Amino acid sequence: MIVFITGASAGFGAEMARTFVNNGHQVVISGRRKDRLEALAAELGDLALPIVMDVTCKESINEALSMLPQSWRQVDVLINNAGLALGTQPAHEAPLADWETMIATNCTGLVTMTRALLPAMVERGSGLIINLGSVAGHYPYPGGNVYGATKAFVDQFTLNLRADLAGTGVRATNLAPGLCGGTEFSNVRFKGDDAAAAKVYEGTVPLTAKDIAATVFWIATLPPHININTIEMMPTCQGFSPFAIKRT
Ligand code: NDP
Ligand code: 8X3
Repeated sequence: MIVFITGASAGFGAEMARTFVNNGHQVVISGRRKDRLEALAAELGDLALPIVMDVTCKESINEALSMLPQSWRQVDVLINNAGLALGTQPAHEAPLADWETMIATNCTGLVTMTRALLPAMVERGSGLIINLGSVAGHYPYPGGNVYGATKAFVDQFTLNLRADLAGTGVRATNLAPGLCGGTEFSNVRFKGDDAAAAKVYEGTVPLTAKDIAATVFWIATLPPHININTIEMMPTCQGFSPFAIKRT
């Protein structure tokens, strides 16, 4: 298989790349940080192809795709993993620029990549798109405002892809994890405040990037007549909040 992973310079994406390469598949590893991608490519060898690409920029995506060598062009699996949360402020205090960055990355970037690679999959009658959603797209929490909304978009976009793709042989899955540690997600969310990031996982046994990579690999290696629509997964220590009632 040829697998194209967005956001492979860290976290889930890097671990997915390891899993697919270790099982003999070709993996395009993309992201903005060239040094990280090159280090991962050096670790993984010839089955990994590093491509610097910013999913928020259409030109960057087009340029990256046009640079793919001939033997890497028939992408079987697109993993739309690049994404981020910024901040946990309430809606009336959150910087608009943070909201715009989350929408540009988690929604616009994801649909631009999908639109770029989908026609060839449909033409071939096979292919798989795995989108990284989140439990934040299923359940509201304070400070989740736009991040959660972008992931709800991922949910519905994936299901609507399924509606359009039924009968084409092309599959689509939304994978929605809960609390997952050991990645840069919270360091990015708290803008480099590593102490605040570490606190998120204190006293927990969170999911790991390896758990996510194993799930993605399972989805991608199922027989072609099976489509996993949505998977929501949480660490066992995570549950649901009660309704918040502000009393006077
Ligand atoms: P990380 O911060 O560790 O990794 C995010 C990756 O996305 C990095 O490789 C980063 O690379 C890339 N990225 C960010 N912005 C862009 C951009 N504009 N263009 C290209 N690549 C970009 O996060 P995780 O691995 O934890 O998260 C991966 C995905 O999973 C995200 O979509 C996240 O929302 C989702 N998720 C995470 C959960 C968690 O608890 N960790 C739980 C549920 C969902 P670079 O900076 O080099 O561009
Ligand atoms: C990441 C999970 O709960 O931090 O998508 O929003 S959460």
